[in-house]
Amino acid sequence: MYTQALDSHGREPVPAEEAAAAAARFQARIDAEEKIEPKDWMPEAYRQTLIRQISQHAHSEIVGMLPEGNWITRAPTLRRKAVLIAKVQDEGGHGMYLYSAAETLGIERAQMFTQLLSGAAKYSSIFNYPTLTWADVGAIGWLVDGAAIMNQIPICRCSYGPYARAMVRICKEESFHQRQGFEIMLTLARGSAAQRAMAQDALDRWWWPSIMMFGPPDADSRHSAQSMRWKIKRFSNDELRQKFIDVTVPQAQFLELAIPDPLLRWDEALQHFAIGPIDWNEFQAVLKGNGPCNRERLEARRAAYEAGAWVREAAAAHAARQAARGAEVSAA
Ligand code: BYC
Repeated sequence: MYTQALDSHGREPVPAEEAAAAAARFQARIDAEEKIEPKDWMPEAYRQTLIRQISQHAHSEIVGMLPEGNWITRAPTLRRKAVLIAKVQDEGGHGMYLYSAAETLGIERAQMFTQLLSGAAKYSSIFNYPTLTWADVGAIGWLVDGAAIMNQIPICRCSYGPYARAMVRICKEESFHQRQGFEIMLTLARGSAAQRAMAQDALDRWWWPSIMMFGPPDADSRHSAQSMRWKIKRFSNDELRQKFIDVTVPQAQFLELAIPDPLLRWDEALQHFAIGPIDWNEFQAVLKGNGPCNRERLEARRAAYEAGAWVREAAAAHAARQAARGAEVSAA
């Protein structure tokens, strides 16, 4: 959708003596809340930061289809199945908008896929956990999509136009996803003792990984300061994590489910919920490829890529035929 006439990608070289002035003008545009568009001049580091974040975001959406896709054939009713198929399709669509937004920065989609499949590019840590029961589909919608919304609403105001605009629709769909997840949890929490136990077990397993989704603590977040100056990020990792906790704990109370944190308490002075320590070793292990499902997820993506080779070949052959026909017509 953004791929027309983007050949220059704002990459015209700026003479060394003008670089500082160009960077200052760029920052002034950001400070004035102007959107940066694909053909505008931008510092190379800004472009690279966006390519990194948007492509990782796209990969997260695509890999994120797998844990829930695991339950499509076993959804408990036709209605649940239809809703889950729609949700998983939405995630695929989000990936596509985001790959398109990243392409406006001058990277090819094939290159992004290669980075994902080789393990060079990250995707969200959360999708390296297994979906063991139907309640996990509820917990993902409620917690994972809930965390995603908290992180993504501010990205609708990101300084880079194509990323910000892609996020508007994504956030609307995520909001529906969050509600469908909460509704599954509510049904289970108000169901039989076995259903209630299943909901509690899913919360026990998904709570801490959801808290980790927001990224490392601010003190260890190497990109945050610059990304906030460039208004790619509007809030720090810890600020968003706290907002999520403050919104989600009362929802768990409404469900009458217990958050798996004995140190969780309301801090009257700060007017926030305080939580116990986060196991950052677990987070780092998942990022290094050693989470419960890292290998399985990449294998599934590689298999899908290989199985889709004939579609890419057919599309390329069709495009070549169209181009040849176009050339014949203009020669005639
Ligand atoms: N998992 O300096 P930091 C969804 C990495 S999908 C893995 O704080 P930054 C959904 C980070 O990349 C939603 N890696 O980084 C789909 C960096 O490594 P590199 C996914 C993580 O970028 C299907 C390093 O740690 N959402 O909603 O300033 C079904 C240092 O971190 C994670 C997005 O992608 C993590 N959790 O901030 C259901 C949102 N956290 O790149 C739902 C867009 C950090 O230097 N992304 N790392 O090697 C962002 O907002 C930011 O990139 C982050 C990290 C807040 C995630």
